[in-house]
Amino acid sequence: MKLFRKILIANRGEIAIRVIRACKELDIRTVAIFSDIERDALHARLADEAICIGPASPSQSYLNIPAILSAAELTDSEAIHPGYGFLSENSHFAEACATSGITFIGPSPESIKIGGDKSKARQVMKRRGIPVVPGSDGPVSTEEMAVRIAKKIEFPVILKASAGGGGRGMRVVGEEKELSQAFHMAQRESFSAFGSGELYLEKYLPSIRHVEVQIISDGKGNIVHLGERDCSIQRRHQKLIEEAPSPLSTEKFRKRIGELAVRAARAMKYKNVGTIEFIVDEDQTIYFMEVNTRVQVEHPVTEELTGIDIIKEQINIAAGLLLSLKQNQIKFSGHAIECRINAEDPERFIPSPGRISLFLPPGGPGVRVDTAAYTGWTVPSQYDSMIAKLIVHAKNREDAIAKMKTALDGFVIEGIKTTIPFHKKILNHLDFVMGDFDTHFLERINEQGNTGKSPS
Ligand code: MV4
Repeated sequence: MKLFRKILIANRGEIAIRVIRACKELDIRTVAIFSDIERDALHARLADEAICIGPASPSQSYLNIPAILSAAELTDSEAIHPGYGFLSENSHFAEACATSGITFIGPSPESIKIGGDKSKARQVMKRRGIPVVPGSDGPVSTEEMAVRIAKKIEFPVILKASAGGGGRGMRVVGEEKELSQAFHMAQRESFSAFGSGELYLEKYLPSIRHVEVQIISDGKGNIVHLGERDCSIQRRHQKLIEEAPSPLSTEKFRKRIGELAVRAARAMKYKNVGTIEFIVDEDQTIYFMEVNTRVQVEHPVTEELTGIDIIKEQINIAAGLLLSLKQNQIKFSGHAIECRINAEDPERFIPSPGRISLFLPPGGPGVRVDTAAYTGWTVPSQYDSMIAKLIVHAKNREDAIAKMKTALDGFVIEGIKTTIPFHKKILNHLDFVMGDFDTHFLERINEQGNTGKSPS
């Protein structure tokens, strides 16, 4: 059975290539889109067809809904894969695809809206009995309301933007007298970043791990989870290293967090693949945090652990197939780690775009490199600075760390600066090796070196 004849990939870089490969294996033709400055981009070369959709600026190209829909119509594409970032969590885009008779490979516009409204998602889960961190039931509209709730749940608290992401519009409030200013700052920041000043409030948990669960749902009642990923190694709310299983995980823990994720997906009638993010505190208590209604950058660690091709699952479900997998057929083998390699100065984390004079990726068993970079390619300054994902898979965590260190040592990238030296530093840190870390790990190790301060 033919799933789709032709799919347009509304993205660039490594994820566009990842989707093109999945389509080729499924015998589906591919259409790439590219901006003016990306004529030499690998994703445009690897697709069956490629269309220039506008100038370098993302708003005029990879975010340009009319241009992308025109490209889909012109090429007679039946479906659009949005990748991650750009239009992947834009409910208006998903709606516009449907209006044009094109299948959006992702969840429904309604699910995307819930995922994008963090206060709403929290409320939906709370009402379904899924544990959330103590806090407001929905948005906090006034400072007085924030004070009342904060006193009830006790300080410290954290104000978060309903439309938020990336830590913007977020404020930790230690005591009552700080709340007024923090409320107005968070509101203003959130308004300028997202066009909405709506906030919600949670009790602030000082030491947490960020653990997320990959789910797949066919929208016809069949939902499975593919286990958890630990994404606690982040810097200024940007993930740098992800791994699966979580170092703290046991079979019992995975079963518990997996079942919570499946219930969360069911609560929002979720269809397609998605991620349920949780906060796990020091005594292993699990709280729902938010839903990501797209395929994530770090999906390969789960693919390595389970052998399941998550992109193919997305395409199958969008084509209307029933989920063929049962939960008890999903097996987890060994340990996988991903390092996000960015074109950045590893000391100051400022972008380092430019021409790559030499690009020699590592290889060998259990080593995977997802990238769109090559020798002679120029890293553009207009887009995300991530230029490669290095993923290793081994029988246990210790071997995976050894394999990652070897792969990082053997990764040659010349002409630009990359975060490879920083990854090596983390992998050699005793607390990382012991699995003894929380989301503040990088803030702590940076205090010993440079002045990497947290934005809060
Ligand atoms: C939290 C938290 C503590 N308690 N929520 C959410 C988005 C993610 N990027 C960081 N988030 C956090 N949510 C509750 N209830 C701690 C973080 C957090 C953090 C907060 C402020 C400053 C730096 C931080 C670094 C990692 C995690």
